[in-house]
Amino acid sequence: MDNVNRRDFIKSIAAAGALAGVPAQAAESGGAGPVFLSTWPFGKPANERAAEVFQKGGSLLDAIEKGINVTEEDPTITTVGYGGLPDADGNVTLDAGIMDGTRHRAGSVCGLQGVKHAISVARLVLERTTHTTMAGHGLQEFAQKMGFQFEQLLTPNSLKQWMEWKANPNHQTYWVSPENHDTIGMVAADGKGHIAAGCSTSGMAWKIPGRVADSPLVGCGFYADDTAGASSATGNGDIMTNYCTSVTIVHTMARGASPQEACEDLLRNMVKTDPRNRETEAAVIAMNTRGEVGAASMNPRMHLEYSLWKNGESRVLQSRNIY
Ligand code: SD4
Repeated sequence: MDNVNRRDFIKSIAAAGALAGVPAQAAESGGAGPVFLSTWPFGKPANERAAEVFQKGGSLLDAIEKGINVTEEDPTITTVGYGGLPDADGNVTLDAGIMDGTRHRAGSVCGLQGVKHAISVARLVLERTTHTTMAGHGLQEFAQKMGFQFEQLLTPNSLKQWMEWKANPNHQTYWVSPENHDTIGMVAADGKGHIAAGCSTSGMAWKIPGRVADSPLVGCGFYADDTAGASSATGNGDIMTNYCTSVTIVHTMARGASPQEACEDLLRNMVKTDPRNRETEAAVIAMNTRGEVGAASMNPRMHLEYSLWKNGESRVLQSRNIY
């Protein structure tokens, strides 16, 4: 389907008010070579690492895992892995997920403590168990059995920020600002029709202990399907979870939309169902199996700059704000 026809197609399905019932169309695979797409400028070194792993013979999942590990290890990034801001009790709790679009299988972890490589634990849930999502005491034991070393994930900086928040008598318990939450989401295609997705985050700073949002939930924070493409989300997961963002975007692509159209369609539908969502911090990325990409932000309150590695070139680009 060419671009113009795709646009008309999307308009017509939007006008009909429903996507259900439209026959799915598998995207064609092309020989475009591998493509890596990540949220935020901190995704650039992650993409570069992913590309390197892939070019040395690693799988797409190896590439995503090792790429996201770069972000998880960086103490200056206060929203992912080591140095991520903690919950209201001062505990750093990490959410992550990874999905193989070929096998249509995912692994994810909720609220992991003491292990900075949350995406690697999620990968082992996928590879070594018949489960998909793990949480709580059993997850901690699983990580230990898999040989992960436990360490303090608070840095002097994140501890200081938490103590200042705690000491402020007017502190909010789950406030949102562009500074205190972000997720590394990565989608990758191998140029031969295979696609995968992953994400990792420390979630909303000062969140209520036990809170789980979109990032570790299959179809919300991440989703991949070789018949269409992959997607990942960043933003206010308490709201975005209600829209199953990533699977919705992938299904929209399956019905003929380009990645960009599918991203924008999702954000517009959030506003259609609740006009207050115009103010929600929400951004999404998507890629089809041909390696075409899309990225959109709801509004300038949280404008997404995304990172793209394609044809050996690594860049930071601007998403489109739809409001
Ligand atoms: C969450 N969606 O825990 C994540 C955080 C995020 O940009 O992506 N912020 O709600």
